[in-house]
Amino acid sequence: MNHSFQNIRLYGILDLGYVSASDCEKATHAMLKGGVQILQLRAKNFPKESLPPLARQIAPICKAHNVPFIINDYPDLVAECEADGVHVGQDDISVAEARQIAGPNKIVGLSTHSLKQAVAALSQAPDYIGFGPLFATPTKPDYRPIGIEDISEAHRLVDLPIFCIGGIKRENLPAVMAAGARRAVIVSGILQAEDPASYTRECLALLGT
Ligand code: TZP
Ligand code: MG
Repeated sequence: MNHSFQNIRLYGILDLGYVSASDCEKATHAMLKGGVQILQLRAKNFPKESLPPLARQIAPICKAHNVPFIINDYPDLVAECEADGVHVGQDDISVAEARQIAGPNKIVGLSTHSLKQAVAALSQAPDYIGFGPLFATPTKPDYRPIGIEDISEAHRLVDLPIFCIGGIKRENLPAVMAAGARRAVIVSGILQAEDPASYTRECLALLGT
């Protein structure tokens, strides 16, 4: 599957810190029903071998919606997870290595945590970058929030799809957009919503799709 990021603005993450493994399928259906356009499975503090069985429940649902399915951290599990790609961090292996391990035509995303890292990402040529955390967030507690001031400069300097991330909720999404964001990752906002599908739909509307 060859994915263009042109129309992908809302990125959802199934984070096992917020949703139990047994609720993942249900959460996936709700997020996709609401219109999440790319979905990642993130299972920090879970054993690596627990990922593939879970991922293989999620992958066909994403495929049916033509939504790319990304796994966090493990390029070597992409095939076994039936995933479309992998997301790596600054402290993980390089984008080039991840690409080589994940295989041809797979998506490789990279986290960046400053304007400098976003600019430096260009030379690694990921398919997209995450940019944040913008705001303090319990989902990524050990990171200093970078605020919204550099968002527009990042878009001016970095010709890659940029997904702003970190503490973004429906309520502050308009301010994040006004600061220059075009794409967003929303994790706890969606997963802790009373009605995740409606919440997702509302965020998507704010993102202008
Ligand atoms: N990377 C930077 S912030 C973050 C990640 C994975 C967590 C975002 O989660 P939330 O709940 O939307 O703040
Ligand atoms: Mg990582």
